[in-house]
Amino acid sequence: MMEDLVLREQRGRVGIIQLNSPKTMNALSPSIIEAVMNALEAYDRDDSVGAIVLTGHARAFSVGADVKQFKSITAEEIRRQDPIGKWDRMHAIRKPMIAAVSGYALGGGCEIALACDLIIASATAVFGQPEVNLGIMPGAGATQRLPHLVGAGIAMEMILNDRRLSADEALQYGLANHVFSVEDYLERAIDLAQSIAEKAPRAVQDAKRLIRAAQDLPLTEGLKYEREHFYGLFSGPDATEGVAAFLEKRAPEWQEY
Ligand code: CO8
Repeated sequence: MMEDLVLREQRGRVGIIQLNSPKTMNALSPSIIEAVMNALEAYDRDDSVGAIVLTGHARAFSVGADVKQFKSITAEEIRRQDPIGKWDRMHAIRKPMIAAVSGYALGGGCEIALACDLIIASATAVFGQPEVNLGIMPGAGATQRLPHLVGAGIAMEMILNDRRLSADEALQYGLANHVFSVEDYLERAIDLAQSIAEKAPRAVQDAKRLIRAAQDLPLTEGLKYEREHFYGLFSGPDATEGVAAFLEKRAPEWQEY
């Protein structure tokens, strides 16, 4: 029987997705990417989920594309199949996504983590983009996302010279939000996700969209877009509830709308 490519588990308001190919250190194939996207979209549609954690295993979050599958593929085939096209579905996920990374996050594995909104690393995490060793370059976001996170200089070293960042370096350069022990990192990622998932859902999702838009928009347009969303939230029920709850010194009850 074929094993599930990804495992899903919901804890409280957190949807957890685990890559499930430990024998290959979660090497990626188009079908695994499809399974990840389907799982993300399922949680995104589910009102009982407020945030998503994407994880691998202690030894490897993911070592990237299965290099064996590259062996026989032609340039025409890879263009036609466009295996990275599917990754765009991650951009449309409204809920915060937290990558809980332990061990290797290499190539496409690192790029999945980069496509998430926050990264929690275990002390053993190693982030790298080794594609140039294979005669190729990153194709699923690293050249665009890494410079924003770690700065152009470190991104250059990682992509041009396969510099691999330890967990502490990832924290120092702003790639990882926190580093915890390998025993704790997943629980701590779930705790963080749970905490975010308890905030007003629409406000969290709008704010995530705006933070992401900051990379694409000129400042004046971004500020206008931010203001529109800020005013817009006042027309929803959560602003009334949040303010009332604060003034009445009680916990707010948010709504999905
Ligand atoms: N694909 C296939 N097999 C792999 C991969 C991989 N990405 N990484 C490691 N392996 C295999 C090795 O070939 C080896 O297999 P075997 O036991 O049959 O010889 C086994 O895993 C263990 O590897 P090592 O012997 O090298 O073990 P080490 O502990 O010394 O090192 C490392 C582990 C550090 C993970 C090392 O193998 C390494 O540096 N691997 C490089 C992986 C790599 O280059 N990843 C980038 C791939 S390109 C990419 O991700 C582009 C993504 C584009 C989108 C894809 C859409 C699907």
